[in-house]
Amino acid sequence: STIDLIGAPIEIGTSEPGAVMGPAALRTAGLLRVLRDLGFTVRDQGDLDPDCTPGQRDLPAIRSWMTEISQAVETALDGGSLPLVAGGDHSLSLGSIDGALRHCGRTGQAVFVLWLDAHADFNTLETSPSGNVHGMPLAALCGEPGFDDLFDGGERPLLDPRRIHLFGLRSIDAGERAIVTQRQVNVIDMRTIDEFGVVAPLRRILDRVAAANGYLHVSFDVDFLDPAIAPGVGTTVPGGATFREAHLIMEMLCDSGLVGSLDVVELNPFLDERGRSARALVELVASLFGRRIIDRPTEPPLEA
Ligand code: DIR
Ligand code: MN
Ligand code: MN
Ligand code: MN
Repeated sequence: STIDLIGAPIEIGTSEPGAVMGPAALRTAGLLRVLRDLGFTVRDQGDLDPDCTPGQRDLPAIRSWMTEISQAVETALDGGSLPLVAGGDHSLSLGSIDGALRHCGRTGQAVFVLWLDAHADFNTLETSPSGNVHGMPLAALCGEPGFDDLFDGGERPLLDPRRIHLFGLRSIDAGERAIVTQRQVNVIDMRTIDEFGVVAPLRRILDRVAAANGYLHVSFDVDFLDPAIAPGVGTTVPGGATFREAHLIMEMLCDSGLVGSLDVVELNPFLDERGRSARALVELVASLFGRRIIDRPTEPPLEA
């Protein structure tokens, strides 16, 4: 099968410069090679380059990015391949999820989102303390007010907040906390992971998507991981997922066969330590796409 790698070096959604180097660092860390070694046909679609004025950081600038990302993702899905969007800051998910929603509008599948992130990214322009759009994509996708300048005014499919699963949450702003609760967004926070591990909560999510015959979009923010293993991100939060937890999540996602599209976002190579974060991400992506230690026997081994 085919994977379309879509580079989205956007950083206007964050105040920390460097995410623009993310796609290059992921390629340098061997992203294409590991996927090809696993037997995939990988088409590197290069980096998107929408024309907006240099330095422009407003919603219309983000709109030109998200329009291009959305179209690239939808085109990949229409052609039967799996889009892997390499960022770039998390505002790129406006585009990738919009593309998935448009595609699924035609196939009739319900879109579920697994949001692996220390943050909820559910701020509105009113609740955001930072003003950074990378903290807002889910609110905009779900149709919260104030985001009209992000969209061209035409009909657009909305994401159902009750089909979002935040996973790994450990930092939330007061205003977005109220909205997340009110909109019934599903939350597996770090406390839940500490109590129950990642397996039981994730299995429930995957069972839910499978039972609905749904489509699963996975959005992987580097800050989901603990800063000790992934320092290369602008908004580190202590107490993140270990490499082993993240690795197991990737293996379970692979086994589920449910993943329709993937974002890898917020990698900031300028803040990274000798490529550690980029390399960890490539390892994790490889596991999501089927790298395993050994193929498990379908039957218990027989006694000799
Ligand atoms: C913060 C940070 N909640 C904001 N968000 C981040 O600016 O809205 N999301 N870093 O991943
Ligand atoms: Mn994020
Ligand atoms: Mn389509
Ligand atoms: Mn985050």
